[in-house]
Amino acid sequence: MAEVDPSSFDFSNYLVRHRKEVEVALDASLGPEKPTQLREAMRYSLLAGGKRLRPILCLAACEFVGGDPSLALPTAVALEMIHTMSLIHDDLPAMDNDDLRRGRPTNHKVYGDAVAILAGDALLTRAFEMVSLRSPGVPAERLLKVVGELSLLAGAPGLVGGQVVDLECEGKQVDLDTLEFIHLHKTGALLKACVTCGALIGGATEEVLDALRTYARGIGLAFQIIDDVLDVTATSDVLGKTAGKDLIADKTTYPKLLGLDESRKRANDLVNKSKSVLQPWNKNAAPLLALADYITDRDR
Ligand code: GRG
Repeated sequence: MAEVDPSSFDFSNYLVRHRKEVEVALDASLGPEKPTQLREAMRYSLLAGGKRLRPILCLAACEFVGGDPSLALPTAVALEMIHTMSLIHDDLPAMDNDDLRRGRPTNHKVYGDAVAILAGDALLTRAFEMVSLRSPGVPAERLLKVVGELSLLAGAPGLVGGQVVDLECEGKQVDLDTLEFIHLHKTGALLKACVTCGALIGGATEEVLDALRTYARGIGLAFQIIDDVLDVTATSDVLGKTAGKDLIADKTTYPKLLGLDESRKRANDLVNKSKSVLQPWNKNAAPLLALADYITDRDR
């Protein structure tokens, strides 16, 4: 991408353009596989909309380091697949037990628990197929690094570990450090993977990767803080998922510990710090800076 002055960057246009690309690539990623019911269940959740923040972050990080974002598209799809499978599993009765997601009945409500679990499993494994077998033009050593990054950040040291602690803490008194741990792992880890994987595909140096990890940690935590806030302030219609769920499940959240205003302030501070990390590369940073702001400005 040509260098863009952040003050004149047309973010709406950027979002529309990349969302379109991502939707087309997601659609193409699922073939005529059998059995039909599994295919339908995979498509049902993967193509149900959603903000597509994760794949767009991946493309933006690739552009940030001077890479060609089209080469990162299969990895961007993989990240959305992992995200979607985590939503399907999160909604199951054994976890958050929800019946509304992305504005429609949850996967297990339509296909039953067993197929929902298996559709999630198939999306997770397809994600690794996208990176390792369906990423033409990307050097193998970069793909290997992406596979490693995804394995760590999606697995026990990341998203899965965070989810386990989240479930363990339901109905218990939780302090701010534990809550931060949950948010950074359950939600932040995958957002970090989006940024690092996009940058790895683009050939990032270790110095830039370090800066991007710091950027991603801040926006990842801010994202979940705002998710907690929206759970209180937004409606199910706007969110496309059940509002007020944290209270019902007796979860500790940022608004519960700090109040709504202080939570919003914390998220804004984190986003501002994340943006400042990218200062030395300001000219290439317009999309990542705008995406950071989007995390706190969004209404769903
Ligand atoms: C990844 C192997 C593996 C297992 C999954 C179930 C589970 C383990 C983890 C749950 C993680 C989870 C659902 C965290 C919440 C993250 C979050 C805030 C999701 C909402 O993201 P949005 O708002 O949703 O970007 P859309 O629908 O817009 O994509």
